Amino acid sequence: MMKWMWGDGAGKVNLARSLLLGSRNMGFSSSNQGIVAGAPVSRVHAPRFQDFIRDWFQPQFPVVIESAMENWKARSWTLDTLIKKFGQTTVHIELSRWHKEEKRWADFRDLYKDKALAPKEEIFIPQYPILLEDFINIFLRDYEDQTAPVKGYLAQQQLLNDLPELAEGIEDPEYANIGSGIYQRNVWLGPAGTITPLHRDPYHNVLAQVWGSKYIRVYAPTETEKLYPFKTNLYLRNTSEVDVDAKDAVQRWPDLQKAVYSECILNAGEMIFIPKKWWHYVKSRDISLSISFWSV
Ligand SMILES: O=C(O)CCC(=O)C(=O)O
Repeated sequence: MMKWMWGDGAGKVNLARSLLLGSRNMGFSSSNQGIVAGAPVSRVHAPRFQDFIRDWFQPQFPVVIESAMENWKARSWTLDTLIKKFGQTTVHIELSRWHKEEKRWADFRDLYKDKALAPKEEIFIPQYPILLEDFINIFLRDYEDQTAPVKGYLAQQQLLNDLPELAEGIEDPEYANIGSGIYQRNVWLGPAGTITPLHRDPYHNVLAQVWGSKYIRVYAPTETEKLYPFKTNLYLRNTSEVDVDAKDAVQRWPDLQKAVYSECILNAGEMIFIPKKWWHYVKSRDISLSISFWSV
């Protein structure tokens, strides 16, 4: 219990309070059908590394870090800069169609569900090869006027290893120097409305927002049983069955309303620290470029 009392951030205290008191003390909103309103994720202004370690890493608590990406050249790049520098590079994107039955965009969960979908590849393709220039023109520029037939998301791609010029635009955050250090850097580039379903990773994550903004919701590992992790399929054990956006989420997953969460809008120029094994759900609000730094 002491864990939740550590530090002095307002969001941390709010979340701690709600975890300790339970959901009955939280306000219920009619607009989200009874899902517990989230406390804001705490925010700090470019803390000293040792303060970050003491206040956030050691207690394993998420935090949004502001003003720590001031020197990233990529922040002033545009879609045209990416096309000019890397347009002829083949990248791999996730392609998803609207899932008619479940009234949501298809995602990686559809590939592994026990129930066979016919044919699975048609609604979600995890690694579709395309030139970066084509991806940008078709799925980012045209997507806004809904001319793209499917949604495309360049998700979790380790492009920095192959594109040194891209690596020049970013800087490894000091805050990712945790555990045994950075294990993997991932690029995430997509239109408004990309969704990474609720899941958790065996890595600490510093997710840095270069352009655009994302809605992020996090749940502590203590909430796991209320989040309906897939039980049977090995590939989905770190993933929740819950569709956070579903209008009938409370009816389908009743324990969800007892799970306490914290949420934020991650704006351009901000990074969020998500400790290992914390559940997270991410939805982009604009054309968005993010880099995540995973440490073990
Ligand atoms: O930005 C996203 O869409 C997801 C990021 C994420 O889940 C991660 O970095 O582990």
